[in-house]
Amino acid sequence: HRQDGTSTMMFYSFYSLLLVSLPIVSAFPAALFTQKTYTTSRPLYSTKSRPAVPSGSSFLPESTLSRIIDNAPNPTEKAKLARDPTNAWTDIYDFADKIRNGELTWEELDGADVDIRLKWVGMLHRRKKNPGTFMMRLKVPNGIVNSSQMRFFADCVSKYPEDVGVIDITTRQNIQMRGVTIETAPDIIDGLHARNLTSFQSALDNVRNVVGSPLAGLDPLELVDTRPLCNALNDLVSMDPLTGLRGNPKWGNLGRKFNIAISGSRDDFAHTHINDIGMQAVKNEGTGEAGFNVVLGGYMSIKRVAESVKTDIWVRGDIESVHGLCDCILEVFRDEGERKDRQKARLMWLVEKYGVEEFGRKIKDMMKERGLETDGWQGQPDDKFERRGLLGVHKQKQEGLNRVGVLVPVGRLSRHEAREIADVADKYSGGEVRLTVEQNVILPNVKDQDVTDLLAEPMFGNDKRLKVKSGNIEGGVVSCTGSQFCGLAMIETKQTAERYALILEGLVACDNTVRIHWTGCPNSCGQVQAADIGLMGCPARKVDPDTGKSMAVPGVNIFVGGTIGENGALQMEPDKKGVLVEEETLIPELVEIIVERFGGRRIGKGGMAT
Ligand code: SRM
Ligand code: SF4
Repeated sequence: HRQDGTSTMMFYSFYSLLLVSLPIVSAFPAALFTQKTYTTSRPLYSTKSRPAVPSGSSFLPESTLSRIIDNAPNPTEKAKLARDPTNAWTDIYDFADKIRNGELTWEELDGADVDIRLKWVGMLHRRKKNPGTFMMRLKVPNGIVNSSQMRFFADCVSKYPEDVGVIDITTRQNIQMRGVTIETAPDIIDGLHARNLTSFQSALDNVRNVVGSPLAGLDPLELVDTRPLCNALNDLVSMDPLTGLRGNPKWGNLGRKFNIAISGSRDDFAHTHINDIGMQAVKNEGTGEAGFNVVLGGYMSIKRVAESVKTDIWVRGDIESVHGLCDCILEVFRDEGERKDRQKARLMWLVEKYGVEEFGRKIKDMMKERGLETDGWQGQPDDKFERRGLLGVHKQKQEGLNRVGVLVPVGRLSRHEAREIADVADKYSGGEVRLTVEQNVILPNVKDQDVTDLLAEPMFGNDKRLKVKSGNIEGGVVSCTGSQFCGLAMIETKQTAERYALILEGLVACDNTVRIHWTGCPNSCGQVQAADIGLMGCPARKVDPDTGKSMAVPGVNIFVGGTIGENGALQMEPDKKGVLVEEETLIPELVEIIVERFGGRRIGKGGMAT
């Protein structure tokens, strides 16, 4: 079923069989793992009887496995131990076959398969919002896709109803397709692999999409081209070096998610300060060679939000060094990271346990053992640098060529819009489309003489959502998924964010982009702490006009003043809490903030001063 046909299936099926038939000593009662009718209850691995085959758990040292098993594992670790999630890469085909043949329904599958292990295939069950359907998250290294891939995404979601089958550009420069069912997944997976893409290892305890510079190779101010590096890291984590196929079991059992970002210029378009590993492009003071200062541990979550910390590591900007750095850090993270309390299982906690200096020393020593050179933290330029915009038309370093940034409101694309992007990409940008962490797209390499025609394309007409010329408020909106599809959301985000941006455009004028980010809950997938204005969903209260009683309604905590780019800093505390998500309350609040803090001028209806 995989890229090169059934032989691979047999390869993995053989391993799966071997795993299941191993004489395993269970440390936990089988009842802990709620198995339904399809899968049989599988006992946990024991440290004595680890399989000699490449599954996620088989790469864990004895000490790590014992630490997990002997320490009352949390439900996710239990599920991973009961049945290795890397099996999901082949199980998905069996599940789909059985459902198509009428031998099984998705409801009869093991709950842990549906809700946990399929995440290794990149399939996230939307149990609460659309039971039986999945969001499929891909990996798009450096956020670069082509027109044929865009059309494929559109074709995939076209199988599902229009309101469910949509495509989202994510805050990790990535693609998610919605409405996917188990029985249709194998065709999509095969189609992705045939197009050199994958959905494997894109969710839960895996290394997530590797983010790079959306201007890589186009930018006159570029220090390092991030494209080959992102591709190499993508292969490191999601391609089996033994088989050359998608899914690498070596990194198939981490203790938590893991984010990597590489910036190619001083703009830090990749947001290194909120990633577990951030590589900030800078020249080596001694040799003048371009490479990266390494920052570690940035993350956002309900429990804690942390800005990355500086290490005393500089690595060269070549594949070997960047690959080596990530390989070493991942190994320490996988083997030594927290496994019990998932709220403390992100890299920052491990770095702090070691101490930043000691952790840095360890990684440098590991790299040295592998013959890789590093240097200490390199000084950064201190002259003023203005972060550049990504939307609109801009000259490239190549004479006569332009990059054209297109606003995709809140990153949401219908199948029709995805096809329109593919068509204009074929016409003007050699079929290439780049995604940004602001959930927009860039069409690169547009010839000077073609720009006017591109801008006049019907897809950018006044009645359309996608725009090259956008306002400074609508152009800065980012939004997480929110309650339409996400079971953790406290508010609806995407539709509200898009609508409010248009209302604000009519009320306040700004000379610069104001970045308003929406996120439906404190997990902050919409990165509100990094926003100019961050709106985080929370419960609020208001008096019911009919009964006079206080009632719970959707609200937001408002964060103001996060920054991105060079020396980006997070805003950890909200300015205001529990503001109602109602037009008459939230819009005036936002106008006020834009005017007072971001130099906006009131205009239009309700406008006072200018
Ligand atoms: Fe996220 C969980 C969506 C970027 C922090 N995130 C989720 C889940 C999977 C929850 C769920 O099962 O419903 C959301 C899926 C909703 C859906 O249907 O789309 C979800 N996260 C997203 C996306 C799609 C938001 C978006 O609209 O763009 C982003 C997908 C990125 C990708 O392509 O891989 C997304 N999530 C982020 C980011 C931003 C980033 O990576 O720069 C963060 C903060 C940075 C970080 O991770 O440190 C983020 N998401 C979380 C967390 C908190 C992590 C933690 O350590 O606790 C969760 C909850 C969890 O993992 O337990 C979460
Ligand atoms: Fe869902 Fe919360 Fe992430 Fe939004 S921030 S996608 S609501 S988990």
